Amino acid sequence: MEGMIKRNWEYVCDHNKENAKILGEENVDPRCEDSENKFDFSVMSYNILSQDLLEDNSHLYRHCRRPVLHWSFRFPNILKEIKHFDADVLCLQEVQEDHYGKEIRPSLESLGYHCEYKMRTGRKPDGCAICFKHSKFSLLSVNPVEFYRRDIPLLDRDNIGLVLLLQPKMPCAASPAICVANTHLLYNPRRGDIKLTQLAMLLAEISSVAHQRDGSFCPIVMCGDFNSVPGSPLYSFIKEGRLNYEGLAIGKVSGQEQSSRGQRILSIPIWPPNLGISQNCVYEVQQVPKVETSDGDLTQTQLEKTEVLVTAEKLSSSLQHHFSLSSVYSHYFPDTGIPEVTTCHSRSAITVDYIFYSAEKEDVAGHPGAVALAGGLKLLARLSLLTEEDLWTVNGLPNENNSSDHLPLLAKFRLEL
Ligand code: KL2
Repeated sequence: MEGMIKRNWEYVCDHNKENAKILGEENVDPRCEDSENKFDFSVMSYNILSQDLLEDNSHLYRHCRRPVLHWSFRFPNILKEIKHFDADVLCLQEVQEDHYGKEIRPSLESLGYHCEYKMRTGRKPDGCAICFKHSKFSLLSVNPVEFYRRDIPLLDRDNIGLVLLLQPKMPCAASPAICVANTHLLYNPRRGDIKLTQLAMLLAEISSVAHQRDGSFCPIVMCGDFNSVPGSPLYSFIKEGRLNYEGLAIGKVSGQEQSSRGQRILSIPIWPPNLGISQNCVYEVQQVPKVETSDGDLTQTQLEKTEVLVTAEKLSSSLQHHFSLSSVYSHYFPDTGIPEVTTCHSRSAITVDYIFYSAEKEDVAGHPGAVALAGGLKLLARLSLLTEEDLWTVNGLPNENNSSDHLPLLAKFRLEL
C-alpha cells in the first residue's frame, strides 16, 4: 500500500526464532508434547489519541491533512490495525469515554475481547482500557488506581492506572496468574515530582495485586504512556529498581525537555506520609481487613501502624521497588544508534511508551522451582519501531494509514511452567 511503512517482527533470541515464527503465523505450536508446559501470549500497548485532546492541542497537528484528523477517518484505521495484529492483550491509552461506549468496546467485543476501562478523574473524558481475549484468559480481578488525592496538594492531577489479574487458560497444567498494568502518566514535563509519585502508586497497586501466597510475585506486564524518555531518572527507576533523587530538579525527572532552569529540586521524601506508600513503593497498611468507622475513616490501629513505618525511613533520598523489570524495546537501532520513536508530531518525536515485563532470571533457569518464584516471562519477539526520519517520509503522525500520534508497541511473550 502506498505511504504505508512496514514494521517487522524481530525475534529476540535465536533459539526462539523458529517457534515464534510459527506462533506468529498460525498461533499453534506443532510441538504438542511441549505445549502443555508453556503459555504464549501477545501484548499491544497503544495510545490511540483521544479526539478531544487532538482538538485541544490542534497546534501539534498542523502538518496533517485535515481529513485524516477526523475521528470518523481515524477509528476504522485504528480498528483495522488492532484486528491485524490480533494481540491477546490490549493496553490502550487516551480512550475517550463516548467513543469507548459507542464504538471501541462493541467493536473489540465482536473481535473476542473482554474489555475493562478506567476513565480519568476530573473533566477530561478519556482513560485507559485493558482488553483481553476470552479464549486466552479469564478475569481474576480488576483494580483501578486514581492518582488524584483530595487530601494531598501534590496529587492534584487526574491521571489514572488500571491493573488486572488474569488467569491464563491452559489445557492441562496449572499456570500462575499474570498481572497486567496500564497507565498514562502526567504529561507536564516540569512536574517530575508528580510523575514519580503516580508511578509509585501504580507500583504499589501492582505489588498488592501480583503478590502470591508464598511471598513471590506472579509475572507482570506493565504498559503505557509514561511521558518520560529512555535513560531519564523515571525510566531508570523502573529498570534498575532504585533511584537516588537527591538534588534532582523536578524538570529533569522525565527527560522530555533539556532545560530545567530555576526549577525546584525534589523534596525528601517526594510525597507526604499520609499517602500510605513507602519508599519501596508498597502500601504501608498491607491488606489489614478493613474496619471502617461510620464515616469511612481508617481505624486508629491502622493509622498508628502507618506512622511507625514512615518514621523509620524518613531521611532516605532513595526510592526502590521490588520487581525486576525489563523493557521490550531497546530504544535505539543497534546498527546506527538512531533513537526509536513511539510518538511523533510537530513538537516532538521521542519514545514515551513502553512495555515492561518481569524477565525470567537466567541464573535460575536450571532450577524449575526457582523459575516459578522469579515470576519470569520470556520475550519471544517484538514489532520493530521506526525512526523520526522514517515517520516524516509519511508526513509524520497521524497520517493516512497511522491514525494516532503514537505507534502501537507489540510483544510476544512465553510463560514457561
Ligand atoms: O505526550 V501525550 O500528549 O503522552 O501523547 O500525553 C498528553 C499530551 C496528553 C494527555 O494529557 O495530552 C497531550 N502540550 C502538548 N501536549 C499536551 C499538552 C501540552 N500542553 N497537554 C496535554 N497534552
